[in-house]
Amino acid sequence: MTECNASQAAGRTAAGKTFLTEAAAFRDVSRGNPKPFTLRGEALAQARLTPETWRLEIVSDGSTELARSRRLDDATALDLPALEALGQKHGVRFLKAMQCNNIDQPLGQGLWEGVPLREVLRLAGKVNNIRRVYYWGFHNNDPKQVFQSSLAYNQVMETPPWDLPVFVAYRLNGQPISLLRGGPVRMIVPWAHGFKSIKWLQRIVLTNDFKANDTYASGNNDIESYLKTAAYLDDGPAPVRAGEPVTLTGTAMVGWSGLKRVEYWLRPDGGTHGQLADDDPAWQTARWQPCRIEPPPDDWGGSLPGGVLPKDVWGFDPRTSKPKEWPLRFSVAHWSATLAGLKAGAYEFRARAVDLNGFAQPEPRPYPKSGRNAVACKQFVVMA
Ligand SMILES: Nc1nc2c(c(=O)[nH]1)N[C@H]1C(S)=C(S)[C@@H](COP(=O)(O)O)O[C@H]1N2
Ligand SMILES: [Mo]
Repeated sequence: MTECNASQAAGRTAAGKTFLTEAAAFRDVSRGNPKPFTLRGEALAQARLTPETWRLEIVSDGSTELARSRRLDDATALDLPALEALGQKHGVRFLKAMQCNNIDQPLGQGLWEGVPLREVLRLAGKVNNIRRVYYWGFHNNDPKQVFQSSLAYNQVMETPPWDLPVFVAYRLNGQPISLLRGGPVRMIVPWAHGFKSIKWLQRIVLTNDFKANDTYASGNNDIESYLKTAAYLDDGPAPVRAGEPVTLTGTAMVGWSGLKRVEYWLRPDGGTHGQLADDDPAWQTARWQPCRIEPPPDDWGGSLPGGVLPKDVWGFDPRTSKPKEWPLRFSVAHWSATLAGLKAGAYEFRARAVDLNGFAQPEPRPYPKSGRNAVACKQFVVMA
């Protein structure tokens, strides 16, 4: 994850990192050949991926009854001004990290702006006999290249008031969503791994089918997995000499179960290249020590990219402009651990997240295809 430059940064951590990632600096996970974001000129307009040509269809697959489908062929499909008009009324701004369930690093974190999907679906009128919502984006008109996802109807329509709903998003970090990041319009599913957040969104199909149709099911992934809480390690540390303090840093994804703390375990290098079997007795006697979690940046008292005021961001207290809880769920927490007075030698450093239930990573879901969260290890040497 590369970071914003100073002018676009909204706050920095002690390690000099920013809380928001520039749109172009997200790690990209996109299928397709050519990838939709490489299209230019007429091809881009043909693909309906410009702000003027973009349309969203909302249709039934025949198994549901839909009062007012929104279609391309009769010019009732939703356009960008209509979506933005809906945003004037129902728009929400929120911070969220993108996290692939197969990559052990957040891909980037943004300030997203969009309309709850339930408000968009209301434009299609009354629907009957519905169980699931299927959706996908542009895929070069080649059925084999479709990248699709789905949600249960109830997950779309109803969220606890303290939680973020599913969004049809059209702004990132105060600007229109770039083509590279899935614009003009992309789905964002706050609690899910990245594969539910379909880029270049163009079609929503309401179905009575109870089965998920997610492309990611083919990779043996748990396609209903909620974002896992997990700590990940940054590069480093820089070489140090005995007695000098050494600081290790990293990120933690704050998943469905929240984040209570990040903790580390330091031990002499075991000579196994940082590998430690799950049943190794050393885990039982490990001494885990707390890491420091970076507090929210002070300059959120000012403004976020695009002049967005913190008080207008979901999860922030309108009176104080500060986050109501910290770290925010579905966002990245930055952590550090400073080790003082180390003797010369080789070390193994591990970090793990503990969620609000008290489960230490990789529990309660050690199965990696449900979201990668193995306890990361870093080896380093302290010189004499
Ligand atoms: N249309 C489309 N949307 C997609 C994908 C894709 O290949 N095509 N990849 C998904 C996956 S697996 C992830 S992890 C995220 C990555 O989002 P990013 O590229 O903005 O970081 O996009 C998701 N949305
Ligand atoms: Mo992914």
